Amino acid sequence: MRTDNFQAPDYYNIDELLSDEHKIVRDAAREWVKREVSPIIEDAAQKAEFPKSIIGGLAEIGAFGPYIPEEYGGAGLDQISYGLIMQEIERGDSGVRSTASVQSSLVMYPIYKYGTEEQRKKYLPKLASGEFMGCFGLTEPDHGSNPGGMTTNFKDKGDHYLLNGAKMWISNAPFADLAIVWAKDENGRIHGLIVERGMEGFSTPETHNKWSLRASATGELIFDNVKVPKENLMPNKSGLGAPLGCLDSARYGIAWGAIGAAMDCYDTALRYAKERIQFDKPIAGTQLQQKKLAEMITEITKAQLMAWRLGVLRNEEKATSAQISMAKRNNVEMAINIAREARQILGGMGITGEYSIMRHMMNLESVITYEGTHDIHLLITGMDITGIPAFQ
Ligand code: TGC
Ligand code: FAD
Repeated sequence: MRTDNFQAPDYYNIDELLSDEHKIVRDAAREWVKREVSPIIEDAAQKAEFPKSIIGGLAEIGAFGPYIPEEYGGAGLDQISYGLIMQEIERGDSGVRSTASVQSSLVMYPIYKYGTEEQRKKYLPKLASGEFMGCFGLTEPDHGSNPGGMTTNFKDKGDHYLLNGAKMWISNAPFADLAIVWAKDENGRIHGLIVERGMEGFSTPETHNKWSLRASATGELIFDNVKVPKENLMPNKSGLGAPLGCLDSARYGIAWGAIGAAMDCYDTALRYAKERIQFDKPIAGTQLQQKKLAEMITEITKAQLMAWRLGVLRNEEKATSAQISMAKRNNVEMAINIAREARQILGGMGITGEYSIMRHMMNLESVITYEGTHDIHLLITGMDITGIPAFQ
């Protein structure tokens, strides 16, 4: 079993920007990851299995619905606490953070924001405790970056809706108890439906042979004439802006999460470089390795400041979608670059499961693609500053 010696870098004393509550929440998540995730995650990733045994612990540290009000079972925390929890979980593994992101921002958030009071009471407390696990179906085989082109649809059959279509690349799908499904009505308007496991015609085949996010279960959602009760439609928002609103919350969490993966790679590489002797001295004493390490801590520090400022704006409900895109894009690229450099510092040892770096690096290949690809987020920034969309 691997020993977790992680020490979090804080080069600009960013802790001084955090409240006592932030630090308590962050430290609890950090300790839990050390105790419950680090010892098992490499094995889970090697076996390509989601470690279901950690669901209860994720609920206990408030990772399911951190900012959902306590009356619905959430932790009632602010956006910075939410970000710090995501940072700590992704320090352990991006796939575990994925599970928490989907449950919080892509399942609980839409039910809380767009659902009825009955839906909130029925689902949110059980999602917060981990008794129910959820997934979010937006992407389709032929519509990834362009979800507005989706073909999954439902027809009004009087006492129920009839749902047909398919979703692809869906995190948590293979074991989810319910799915938030985005589908078009007969007028082509997008709505969110809550589809429960066990509904006839609904299946969730698993996607195998991933080299990335191996400790997170990914699958398809297939709807073959599924009868969905009318009370399962979330009535309070429709149109593409509804799923994209959920993505704002999840992308914000990823902007923090990626810092966690980067911190773990940096910390591992720094310790290794100080201990590894070549040519009779630690490799940390060579200019080339110092350049790598110095650039890493600089980039981590910039990303920390960006995430913290975005958190302040989110708390004030002033953050724009484009600001969130910029942070997601910047921080994930920062993390993947650091993972690649850190891997080199470890030489051959860097490719083994003895260290977490290669797993982070492979995971980040998904993180840079999902929730909007790196290119799409650049185009969102481009559109925001020029006023001209360049998607088509
Ligand atoms: P466009 O015409 O620009 O916009 C359509 C409507 O949506 C509104 N909108 C937003 N609303 C809230 N939040 C945002 N971020 C929004 N962005 C746009 C917009 O105002 C408009 O509203 P209205 O009222 O005028 O109709 O849409 P478009 O079709 O041109 O596409 C724009 C684009 C490319 C930016 C968007 O579709 C996009 O972001 N594409 C990327 C797709 C994506 O991110 N998919 C993620 C799937 S879920 C996932 O990956 C989960 S991974 C989970 C994990 O494991 O962690
Ligand atoms: P495409 O859209 O086909 O893009 C391919 C390439 O073309 C990309 O480089 C892209 O940047 C580029 N491109 C596309 N359009 C343009 C353009 N206009 N201009 C320039 N370049 C362009 N989705 C969900 O709904 N729910 C989930 O839970 C979920 N989990 C996921 C988990 C994993 C492990 C992965 C890998 C994906 C997941 N996704 C999920 C799907 C994810 O959001 C999509 O993969 C992503 O949005 C990109 O879509 P795509 O793969 O179809 O790529």
